[in-house]
Amino acid sequence: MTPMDTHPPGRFMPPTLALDSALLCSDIHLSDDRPQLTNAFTAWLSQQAKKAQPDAILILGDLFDAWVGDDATSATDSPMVNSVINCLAAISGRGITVGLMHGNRDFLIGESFARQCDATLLADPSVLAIAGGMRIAITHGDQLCTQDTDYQRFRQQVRSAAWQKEFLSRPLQERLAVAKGLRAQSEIEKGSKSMAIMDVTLSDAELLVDRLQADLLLHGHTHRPGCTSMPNGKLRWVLPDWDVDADGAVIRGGGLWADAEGVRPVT
Ligand SMILES: [Mn+2]
Repeated sequence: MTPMDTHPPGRFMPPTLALDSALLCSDIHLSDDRPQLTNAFTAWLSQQAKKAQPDAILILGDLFDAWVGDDATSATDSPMVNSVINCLAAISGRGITVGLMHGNRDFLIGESFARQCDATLLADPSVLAIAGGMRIAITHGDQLCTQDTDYQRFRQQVRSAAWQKEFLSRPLQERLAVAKGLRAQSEIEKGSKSMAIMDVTLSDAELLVDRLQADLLLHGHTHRPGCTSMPNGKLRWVLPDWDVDADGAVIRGGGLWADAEGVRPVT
């Protein structure tokens, strides 16, 4: 099963965002256990919105370390979630489009939460069409890790409407327990699966870029930031993940800036 199977060639065109500039980030993995990470990220994002004034801020998945349903946050009254809502709604209030793409940790983010943030849920993949510049294929990236067949099977299951409906109908405590179990399992697998299996499959990355008639690929998920050429010569930009030290200083973070001149890292 490749990520392309659900969209036969020629029939599927992804949503296209036409913009002059965008700031992109992903894999912040926010949780209430790490208030300093929340503070660092929201401060950075607010500052970028004011200083750089992009047309859009696009968060390409795993904004949250876990998300078990939009209703869970009001039930638990999370300070972290409140900070994120305030930050994103303020940015949107400045006339900047805020886009949220699902990651493998927070794919249950719903329209209700997006509305609270004044944000738009982005399809994965989407195309960023930069005015006078390139067409950039954007994706969280987990669907391109096709060598990890166990994960792709799991992904197909949990992304189905039937599974999500059943899961979201369970009591909150049960959903939280399932999420905790999945995170623990993911940590174990990170140790046992090879680095190659957990990275994107370049041939599938190329197929995606070609199918979307894009000039380059930009994704997160792998936590291996940088820019490399794919075998077809097109560039693949990978977003950084985020972490802070005990004093709340950013160890890893930032994002990527895209405009007519190309793509470049932003710290
Ligand atoms: Mn991810």
